[in-house]
Amino acid sequence: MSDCLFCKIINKEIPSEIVYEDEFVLAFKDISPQAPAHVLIIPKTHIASAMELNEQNAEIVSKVFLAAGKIAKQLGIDKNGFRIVNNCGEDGGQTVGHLHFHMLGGRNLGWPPG
Ligand code: DGP
Repeated sequence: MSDCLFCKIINKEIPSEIVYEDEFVLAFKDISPQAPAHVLIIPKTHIASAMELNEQNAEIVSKVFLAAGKIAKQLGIDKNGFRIVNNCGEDGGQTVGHLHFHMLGGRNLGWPPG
């Protein structure tokens, strides 16, 4: 989508600190990190939110989690663990209308989240 911020990051029209890329997903450092490791993992196809997932496109979620395992090893957070979060819609705190998964690690995150 031409006016989507994350599509522009995928197309390299907007710079980002890319940590992982494959045919299906892109992962880059969050501009406002909430943990020592804070990466956004996004599908390369434009999907507005988790509510837009369906039988045809839902396989992308497994691609995201497969990438997460590789990224965890790359960032050295595989041993102590990490959290993957999806914010969906206004009440969920979603501010960018392109499906994305926050991957946070590098400190004890606590539970429940604030
Ligand atoms: P959410 O609130 O779940 O929609 O998260 C959106 C995240 O995207 C937020 O943590 C900040 C991040 N973000 C917003 N704009 C940019 C950007 O231009 N570059 C990068 N790297 N991250 C961004």
